Amino acid sequence: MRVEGRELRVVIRPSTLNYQMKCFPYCSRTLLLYLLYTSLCAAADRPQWGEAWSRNMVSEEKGLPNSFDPRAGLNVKWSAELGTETHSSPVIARGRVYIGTNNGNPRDPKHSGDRGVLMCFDENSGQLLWQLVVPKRDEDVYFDWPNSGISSPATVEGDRVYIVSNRGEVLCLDALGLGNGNDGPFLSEGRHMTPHNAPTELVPGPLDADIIWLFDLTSGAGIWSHDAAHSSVLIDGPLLYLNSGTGVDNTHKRIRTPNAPSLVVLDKDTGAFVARDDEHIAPNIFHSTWCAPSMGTVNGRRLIFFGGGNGILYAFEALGQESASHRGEPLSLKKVWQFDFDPDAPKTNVHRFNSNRRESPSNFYGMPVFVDNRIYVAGGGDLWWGKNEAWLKCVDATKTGDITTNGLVWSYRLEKHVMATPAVASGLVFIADCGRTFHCVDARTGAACWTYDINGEAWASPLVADGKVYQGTRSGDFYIFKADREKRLVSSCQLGQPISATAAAANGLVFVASMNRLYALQSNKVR
Ligand SMILES: [Ca+2]
Repeated sequence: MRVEGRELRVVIRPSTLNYQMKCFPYCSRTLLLYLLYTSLCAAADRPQWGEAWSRNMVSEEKGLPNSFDPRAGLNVKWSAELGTETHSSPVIARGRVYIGTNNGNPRDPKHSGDRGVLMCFDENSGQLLWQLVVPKRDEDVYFDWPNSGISSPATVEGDRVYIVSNRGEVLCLDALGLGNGNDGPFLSEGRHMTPHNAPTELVPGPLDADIIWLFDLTSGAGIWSHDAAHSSVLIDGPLLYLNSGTGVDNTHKRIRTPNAPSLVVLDKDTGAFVARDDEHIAPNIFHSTWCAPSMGTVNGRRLIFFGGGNGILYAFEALGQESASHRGEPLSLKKVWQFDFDPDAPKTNVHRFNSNRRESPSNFYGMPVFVDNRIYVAGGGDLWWGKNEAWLKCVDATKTGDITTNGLVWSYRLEKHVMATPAVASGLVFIADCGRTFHCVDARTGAACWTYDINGEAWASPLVADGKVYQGTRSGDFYIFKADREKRLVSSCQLGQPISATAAAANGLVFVASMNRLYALQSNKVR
């Protein structure tokens, strides 16, 4: 069942309710239903990155740990070895935990060397159930950066897992892997997992992923992959929306595919290419397209929100469900508004500002968060090649047309660069930047409530759950703050490895990943 967009894995049967009525004869049925509902709300899956589909980095989970210590085993239910670089974030659905990583600690001897890997763990025990192992693109390291692994977070619906691989492929996988047989139509798992220069084709086994269908964004949509795909699929009925990952070539000063789409829409059942943006974004992409889309309803109209690699935030009308059967030339998404995130930045011949730390275009890494008809989004100069300037901005999503001047509600200055998606809760916005500062901002006014100096850049987004904010950093320090207008650090610990992953809460647990290890955290757990 689904409650407020969250898929629950508990199935309520009438007999359950009758049993409870027998046990508690003096309670009203209404009260029991309320208790059942509230207990279910506190035990939901987290089947995609952020809330569906506001992308807000919040969770309704309760009873989550105030602290943890991996060395002492405090509040650690289990931990599992990952590869050596993990830039994906954990996703939890139907008793399974999915996270992208690399093959730095091979789990299967037949897969050795650098690969992109999506691991699927048992939520209760941390046992590895299966893994998707994808060879690297080796024509040019800039298509698929060494050791960066599968960086995209997965999206799960029912028994289907959607992921964008290190090769820029959108893959639909069977949540049960190959252990229960090979579901088609895709049956070439052996060929897919074998590097092109290998002497013999690998034979898939029960620890390997079962691919249902595959859509190659390079050959199918004409993109130019850059560094590492970081896409998070948004599911709307029969349609999948995702950022294409198109970017610059290995010179960082040239766009080879000026007509490439930035936002693509696929048929969920087949992977057919249904629609795309028609905004001619590609020529002005300063680096790549890393902002995944969000969704919300504004004045009765369903909108898709998306930050282009050109530093412009867009709202498109969501397609009707009948569009999923469209074949042939992809449909064009209809734009409702656009907001230039950095109107004073250069707009032409943008790649001449490559490596300029004072002046450059802006771009986005995190997602636009939709709350109460407003968009909260962070962006600014590129971490590797752009200026040292970044902001958190609040935009009025109810306007139409070019809303650059009349859509800005407030702007809040961040330090250096920002990679994160904000978390908006109880009138507060939380985010950390690459200037080693964690921020709490008033959601209505954009005024600072408090800041905290963290050790290291934040690539991870914050997670607000159970009155706390969970925040990892590239220095390996993990912080838990009170999600409050007053500054209070609840606890911190050191994981010994950089953290890129956003924490996720599901079913009473918090999942935290460092570069090489995934932790399932539970309150009052002592080793
Ligand atoms: Ca298959």
